[in-house]
Amino acid sequence: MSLLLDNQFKPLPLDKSVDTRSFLEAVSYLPSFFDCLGSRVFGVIKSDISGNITKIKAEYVKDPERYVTLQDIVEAEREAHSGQWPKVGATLALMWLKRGLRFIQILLQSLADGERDENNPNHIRVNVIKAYEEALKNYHGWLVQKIFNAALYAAPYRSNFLMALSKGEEVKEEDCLANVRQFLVNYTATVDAIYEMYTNLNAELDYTV
Ligand code: CIS
Repeated sequence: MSLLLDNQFKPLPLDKSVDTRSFLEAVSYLPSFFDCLGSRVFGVIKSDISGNITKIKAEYVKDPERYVTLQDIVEAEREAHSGQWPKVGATLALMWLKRGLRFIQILLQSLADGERDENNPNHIRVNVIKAYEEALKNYHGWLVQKIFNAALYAAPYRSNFLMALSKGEEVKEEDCLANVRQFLVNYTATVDAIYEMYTNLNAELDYTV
């Protein structure tokens, strides 16, 4: 069985709007995955991502009929908090969540594409570094970049990581990577659509933490 295929994202409609309820349902499985990765460093990431999801959900449940799509929430907050927006509420939470989701997308895509360090074929550091540089590094100041460098040593071995994605079962690497590729189809489309929405609404911020 594959953890990823159990928790697939829904396909997007033609207008690429992201259904809030389905999105929250799909990402709700993510935090528990960090427990399988075997290092306390992932606890920090888990709590950051869980906080983002909780904030978006808190806004959604206020009025599910109004907030059918993620864009409905972001636009409503733009109206309600014109002074602080977009550094506010679910808009800010989704801005950071999408960066974590992009990190995961690039990491999984890099593994699926067979990118690896030929001298250390069972390490995933090259894949993690690629994902970090493309998705997160620009938003991290010196200190958080140092934390990332330390976290890199807690990265699981490739074989253990693929086994965790297969819910702890021994699965042939090629079968696992085929599942990753299938998962990435709707996942990547969803993450891309959220990025596009932030660009179109001029909601992206580039401050560092
Ligand atoms: C595999 C090895 C990975 C090593 C990875 C190391 C990654 C980076 C280490 C940096 C630690 C960063 C810790 C937190 C930093 C936060 O300060 C920063 C900013 O936070 C935001 C809040 O989120 O700050 C805002 C204020 O400025 C707000 O407070 C905001 O919160 S709000 O608005 O909600 O109140 N946050 C970040 O930089 C985001 C960090 C995200 C890191 C993501 C890393 C993901 C690592 C994943 C590895 C495992 C891959 C799993 C693959 C597949 C899982 C599939 C599971 C199945 C379920 C599918 C569903 C998707």
